[in-house]
Amino acid sequence: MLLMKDVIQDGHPTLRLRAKDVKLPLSNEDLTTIRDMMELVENSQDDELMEKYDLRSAVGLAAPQINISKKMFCIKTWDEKFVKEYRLAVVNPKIVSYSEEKTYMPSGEGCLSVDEDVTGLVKRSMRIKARVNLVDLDTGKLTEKVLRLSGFPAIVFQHEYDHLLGIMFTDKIDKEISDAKPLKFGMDE
Ligand code: UDB
Ligand code: ZN
Repeated sequence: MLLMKDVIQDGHPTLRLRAKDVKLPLSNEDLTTIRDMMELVENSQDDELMEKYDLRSAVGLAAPQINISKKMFCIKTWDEKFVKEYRLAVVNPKIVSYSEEKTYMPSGEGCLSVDEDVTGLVKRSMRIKARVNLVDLDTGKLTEKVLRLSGFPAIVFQHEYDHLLGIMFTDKIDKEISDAKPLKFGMDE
C-alpha cells in the first residue's frame, strides 16, 4: 500500500523529466502501479484511513510523483456541481484541444509533491478534449477514448498532465489571471 512517504517532493529530479510512453498492452507491473495509485487516492478520501495513515485528501496522482517516469495518472473526483463522479485511470494521454475560456481554483492549487502551505492561483482551460487509454482497474482492460472534460475535472486533468511533462503548478502561479473566471463550486451561491 502506498503512503505519503512514497510521494516524492519538489526538488526530486524525476518530477522534472518528460515521462515515457507506457508500452501497450499494459504489463502486470504497470497495472499494479496504477491500481496502487488509485488506492492511495481513494484511501485519502476515506476519513478513517486518512487519519490512520496521515494522508492528504487527494483528487489525483501521477506516476512521476511515486518516482515512476511513465505517462500514467489517476483521478478520483466530483465535478464542481457534485453531479458526476470521475474515476479515471489514464495511460498515454494527449490533450488535443484547449478552450479559449480560462478558469482557476479561487482557493489556489496545491500539490501532493509540494509543501502543504504552498498554494497559488493557476490559470487553466475551462474545457479540454483529450485522447486517452482508460484502464478498467478490475479487469486490466484498456479502452481508447476521447474525453471531454470541463470545470474541476478539467483542472485536475491538466494538473496531472503537467506532471507527465515535468511541469509543477508552482511554475505557473500567475502573473495575470484577470481574464479567467474563478471556478464556482456547487456550495457557493
Ligand atoms: C490534490 N487536493 O489532491 F476544490 F473536494 C489536492 C491536495 C494537494 C490539496 C491534496 C485537492 O485539491 N482537493 C480538493 C479540492 C477541491 C475540492 C475538493 C477536494 N492535488 C492532486 C495532486 O497534487 N496531483 O498531482 C492537487 C490538485 C490541485 C488542482 C488539481 C489537483
Ligand atoms: Zn500535483
